[in-house]
Amino acid sequence: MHNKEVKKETSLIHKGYVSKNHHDSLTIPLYQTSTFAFSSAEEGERRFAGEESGNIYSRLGNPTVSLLEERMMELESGKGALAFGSGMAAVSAVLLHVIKSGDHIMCSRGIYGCTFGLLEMFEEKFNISHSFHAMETEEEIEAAIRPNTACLYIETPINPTMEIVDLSLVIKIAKKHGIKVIVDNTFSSPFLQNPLEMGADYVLHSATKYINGHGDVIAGLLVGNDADDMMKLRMTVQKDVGGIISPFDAWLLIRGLKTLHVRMDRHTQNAGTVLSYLKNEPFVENIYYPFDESHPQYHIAKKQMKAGGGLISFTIRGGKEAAQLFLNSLSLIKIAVSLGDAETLIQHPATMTHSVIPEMEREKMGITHSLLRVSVGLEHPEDLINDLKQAFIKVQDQMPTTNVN
Ligand code: LCS
Repeated sequence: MHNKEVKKETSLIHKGYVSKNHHDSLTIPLYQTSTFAFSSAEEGERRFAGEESGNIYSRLGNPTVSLLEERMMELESGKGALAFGSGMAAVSAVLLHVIKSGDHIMCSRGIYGCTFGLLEMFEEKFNISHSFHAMETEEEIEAAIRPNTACLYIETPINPTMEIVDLSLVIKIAKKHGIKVIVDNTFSSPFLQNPLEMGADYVLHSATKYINGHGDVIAGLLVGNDADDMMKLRMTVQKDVGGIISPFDAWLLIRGLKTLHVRMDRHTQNAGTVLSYLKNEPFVENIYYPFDESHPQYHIAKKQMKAGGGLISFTIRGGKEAAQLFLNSLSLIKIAVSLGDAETLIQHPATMTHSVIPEMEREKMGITHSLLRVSVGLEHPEDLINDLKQAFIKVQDQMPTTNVN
């Protein structure tokens, strides 16, 4: 079979699948089943005792789901992978696995709104504290580590500000202190950045985004660098909390994964074209794209990402009023949260994805009412630019007093 000797682009199409074992079906069958029939009571006993491999019940494993996990493990260069029913199920599972009451979680300066909500809940209910840090220098990171810090939780690029965290710096310091590093790699996809290869302990994805790529599944994936530890997670938090993926959604993700590399190339290419346009648009104040030379962490992005990806954030002159007017003036581009789909999506993080974060905290993260986030899709970029242009003209017409100089 195609294993170690082939490139990732080939693995994500072929790895782990033998047609001969499945009635010659080119693609993996969808094992849409809740449970598996044992041939005898003794076989059931042996499987439960772990003395014999084989399927038991789909919350504990399913052949369609297993293929997805195997391919993800390869893509992220891990030793074990688990699929979940949402990105948040993956986030909560890995945190429940590494922390206990009284611990502290040290986070990047910004995180996704619902991850923030989860951390607030942990604090209120279980006395698990958290703090946010720019993580720019060794001194600052060292000073922020507390005796009870159990893990570092990092998004990079950060949703939605596109700030970059220097993974090799953070991982080096965490290792010195024996602290686990969890990286939310959703914005890069496993194709543009591989934190486990840099020494992180866990990498997770909202697979709802680039991995699926077609806007029709909510799912999460977690990959770890230790096979035994991931097996433990599977047989404890995942089994007992139960946030598993459905076989059908896993089947759709396997299909999505096959084109991930091609889609990421085109998302990046289209984002580059849209970026060049936005940079010359007078209504755009600041623009945040990892591979744009004006990005404050451009050199770090270049070091750890293969390309800039499909997400661009920018601030619009005229504040919330202009931002909402701009969104309402678009026609091809959809006003929607989520990202990584074929359709170009735009959203207003302060009132949408990050609205649960109290205003003061949000402003500290750089999420102002002027900030907009675009997930550049796979349409022809000229059509996207035409839509953006006509929307800026409408803003200009309706807010003529906004200073664009
Ligand atoms: N991590 C990141 C960085 C995310 O952006 C999201 C969702 C999640 C985790 C959670 O994944 P889910 O459970 O939704 O699969 N982010 C969204 C966003 O920016 N817009 O809509 C959802």
